[in-house]
Amino acid sequence: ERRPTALLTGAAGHLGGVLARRLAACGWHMRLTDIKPFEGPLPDGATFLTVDLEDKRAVQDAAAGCDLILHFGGISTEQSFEDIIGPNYRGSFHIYEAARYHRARVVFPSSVHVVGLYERGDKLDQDCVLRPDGYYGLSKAYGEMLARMYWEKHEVESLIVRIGSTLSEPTDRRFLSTWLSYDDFIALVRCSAEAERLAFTVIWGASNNSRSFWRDDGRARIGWQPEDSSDGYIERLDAVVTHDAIAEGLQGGRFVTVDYTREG
Ligand code: 15L
Repeated sequence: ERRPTALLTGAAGHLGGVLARRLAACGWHMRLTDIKPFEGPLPDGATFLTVDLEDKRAVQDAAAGCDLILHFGGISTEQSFEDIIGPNYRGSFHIYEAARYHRARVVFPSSVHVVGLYERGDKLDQDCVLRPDGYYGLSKAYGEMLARMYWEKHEVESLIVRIGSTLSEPTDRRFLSTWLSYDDFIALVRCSAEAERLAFTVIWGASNNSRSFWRDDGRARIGWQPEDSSDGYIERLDAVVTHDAIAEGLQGGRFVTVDYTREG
């Protein structure tokens, strides 16, 4: 089994923390970075460096010698355009420049929020038209296009994961469609190192949920097969809803309702 050296941005965040601990436990050499301090003890064999994604030079230096960049830094909730532009637009650009320079692969976490304005009843495939539900989703759509451009012009390989919702357990009805378990998430990220070739691969980041909004992606090509499912939570969570018709009707859920001004 390969033991890659991976640069992880956003190591102090929720999914960053999960990746830092679990990939270090798999024997990966983890180079952790964040603009905030890493809480708790550093995992075995990991190092931590404070890096601001807006500092191109610092990002470039942090990526030296890495096979893989797991880009989990940046803003992960709906915010103003001005707050998002630095970390998510400039920051992702710096990551792709570093990947090009150091010939590293990139795992780019995209999000359900790139398709948040589709109805819950729609079944989407990977080539669907993106319908971002806010400035955050829009920055993820830009990240996907950035990845595509760096693949087509510079042969930088990317795994784009349109993550639904990742917590230890689902907590409401929408989660029954969007849940990605930690185990399935880690297995997917491990595939990014194991796969012979990533090229430009798009994956819907959800476990085997029978209520999934999505189908058809690149999982067979990279050898990923989710094993968990939200189905066992249907009885308990089907009635756990927001009582907001917009949030409940669309794939993006609550994020859609932030500054929503369309009437009907
Ligand atoms: C996301 O993209 C967010 O980063 C995360 O916090 C969740 O809210 C998730 O989407 C979701 O919509 O469930």
